[in-house]
Amino acid sequence: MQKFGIGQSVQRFEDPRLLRGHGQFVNDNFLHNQAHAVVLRSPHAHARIRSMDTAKALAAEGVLAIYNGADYAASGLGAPAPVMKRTRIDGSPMFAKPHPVIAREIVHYVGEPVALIIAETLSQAKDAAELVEVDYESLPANVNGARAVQPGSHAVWAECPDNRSHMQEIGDKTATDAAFANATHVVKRRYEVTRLHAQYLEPRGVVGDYDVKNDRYVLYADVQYPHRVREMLSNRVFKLPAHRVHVITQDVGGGFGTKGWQYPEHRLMLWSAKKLGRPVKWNCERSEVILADEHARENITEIELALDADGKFLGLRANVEANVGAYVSSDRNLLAPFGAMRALSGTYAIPAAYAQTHAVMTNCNSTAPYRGAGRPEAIYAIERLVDDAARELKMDPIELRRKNLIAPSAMPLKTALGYNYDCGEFERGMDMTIEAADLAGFSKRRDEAKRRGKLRGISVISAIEMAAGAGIEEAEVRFNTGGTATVIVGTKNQGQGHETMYKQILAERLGLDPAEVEFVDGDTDRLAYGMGTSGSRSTVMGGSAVCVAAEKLVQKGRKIAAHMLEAAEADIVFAQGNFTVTGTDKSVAIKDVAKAAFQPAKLPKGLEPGFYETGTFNSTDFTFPNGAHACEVEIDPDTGEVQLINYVVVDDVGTVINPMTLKGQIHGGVAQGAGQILMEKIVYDEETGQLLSASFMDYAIPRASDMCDMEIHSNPVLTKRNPLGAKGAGEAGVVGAMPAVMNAIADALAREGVKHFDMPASSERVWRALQDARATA
Ligand code: MCN
Repeated sequence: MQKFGIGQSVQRFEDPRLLRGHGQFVNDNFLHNQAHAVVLRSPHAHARIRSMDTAKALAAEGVLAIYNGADYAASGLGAPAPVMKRTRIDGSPMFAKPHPVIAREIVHYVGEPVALIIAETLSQAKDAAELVEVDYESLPANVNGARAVQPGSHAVWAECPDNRSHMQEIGDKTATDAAFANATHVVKRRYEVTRLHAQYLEPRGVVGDYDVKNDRYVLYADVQYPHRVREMLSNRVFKLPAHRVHVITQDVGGGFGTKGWQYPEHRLMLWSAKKLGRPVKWNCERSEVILADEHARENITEIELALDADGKFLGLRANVEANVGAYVSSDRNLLAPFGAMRALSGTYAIPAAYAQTHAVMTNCNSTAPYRGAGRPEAIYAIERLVDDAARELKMDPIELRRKNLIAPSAMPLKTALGYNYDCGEFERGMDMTIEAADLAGFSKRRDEAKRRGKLRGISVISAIEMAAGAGIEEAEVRFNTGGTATVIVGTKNQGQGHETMYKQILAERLGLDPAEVEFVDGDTDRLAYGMGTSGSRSTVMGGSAVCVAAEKLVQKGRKIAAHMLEAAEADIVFAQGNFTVTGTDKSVAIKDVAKAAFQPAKLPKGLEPGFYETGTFNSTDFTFPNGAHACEVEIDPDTGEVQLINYVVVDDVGTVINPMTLKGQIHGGVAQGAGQILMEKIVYDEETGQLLSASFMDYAIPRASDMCDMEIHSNPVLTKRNPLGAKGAGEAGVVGAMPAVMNAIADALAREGVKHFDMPASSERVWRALQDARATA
């Protein structure tokens, strides 16, 4: 096994640089003569802009320009629009309004940009923003998705009175209805999933520049897919050839999906930089992030399961109402609610299934994919339902799962909702989890807790998600004349440890010393294309592209080595960085082959000099990372406080590239899932539409003390869908954590008579649920 190769817990090569403060984040850019921008945002959820007076602000010291919606609209620039085809329930086209970048007449959510103020310094821009006088006429607002679809509810858009943008259905309705008609038991529930913000460490930022010499826009921004952002800006906004837009993404302090795409501020900074003839910088303040950014999750799922007398699942039916916000302005709003419907049947063999999802518009920010992009919501619904079904039918939840889990022998298998599972050992993973979580000893621990006046609950859930499939990925491996190499990739690291992961793959495939490899990502000028980082695809897609490039280098290297070693090409074998004449000790290192490749005299006749190759990987289908999670909680009935006591994960991400960084990914995902269940929530005032949780004073995120130790094991089942045998891992933790934490809480509460409980499990809500249950007992 290679020292730095696949499967080794190599420490992250990027960390010393980052820990010493040598990271280069977007706000670390200080371009010559740069100006500073502040975005003035609407304080109303729904209001008419009667007038705006910028005279005082324009006269303030250092102010260079103030632009309103009319100014931007006059530029004639284009905007993104949804590409995926959707319809309303009656078959008419979907209702989708483009996001206007700066609102002109009516604002539709708290935080919508109403003016852009640019000054010499940030303080001057902030001071001037306070001098802009906007006269608003407040209009009725709708921020609650369930209420927005009630008859008589205020319309977010007058042209769409029912607030329903569009819907989608999947599965076989007739077969599913028949399955329900034949069922012995039907268990039905309604689960609410809250609205969140990703809360990355680094708030978003942009520096927009216009390169007059080369007549091109240059965007410095923390985005997840620089090439696709370039394409959107060039094709749809500026309507220029792609080479006239250059996107540079340096270090990114967390993305989690909601930094994925192209925000209004990107367009504003590029547009104003060209107008002013100088770079313009905007950096989101921490107190501005929930107003400025895309939000995530929020849906209500009604889900029902049909079972036979023996507990076998016969059918699944679901109706999901997703609050997607005011603007349905790109595929972003569509991805999470709809992309995830197919995950609803989880790891179970369910012969018939049918699901509908409805996009409901409200006076909220748009929602977008956030870690798991709908799969956590789906697995949350099915795994809660399985536990609720077990309780209702007085069955053991593990046995109910065991009866219905898809067996490895049944794969490949296409589920009733359309996922193509290729491999996985769901029951084995569950058994390993049960063992590690000491499920057998739980009743003793529960009794002991009871004696201390505490309530204990436990869960074991089975999760699966879809990762790493859509689109191609490119990578280049480029040796120089000295024999060291540069790897250039189209994915974009945001904290996942990509430099380490790619160098490990290169160590394995080409025997390269990581210290002799330079890692480059995030620059559209350096590589032809990249789909970028989302959907846990970098390892599988980018890593496989590196494998393709590496294989081409081995092929070419074999020819050069044969010539250097005076042997037949067929007799050359490559292993651990050396080309060897088979059966001899004659060998030459790849580094020396690379050096020779630049000296035509050392090459076989007719061989093109140079040692650099690109690789492009196109997968046949998605990978399906899966795993079982167990969670044990203790609740103080006097305060409602929930404490995580124990957490176990047994994951299957196929080939594990780096067990240590993988654990980091699972940890982070579990913390985000637990955070949503325990405390995180964006809260709006139902009457006024005011945002009540705009800062960390009101929006709680989990701290280290809210978590417990986690035990993480792997049960890898290698996929044949890529040369690495790997499955995506970046979202797997959160997918399992949401149901695991909630089912453990529900288990403890159910024993006290609580029949139904929705997130967040804040102390107050838990305490109230216990009080209500006692009152009605
Ligand atoms: N890994 C591994 N073996 C595998 C798969 C992955 O060892 N079989 C490890 C590698 O260290 C790899 C990392 O896990 O670098 C993540 O790999 P992958 O599953 O390919 O996911 P991506 O790199 O494509 O990252 C995207 C994914 C998503 S979609 C979100 S959202 C998310 C996440 O990763 N956002 C993150 N993890 C995050 N972690 C950090 N720190 N910051 C974010 O914004």
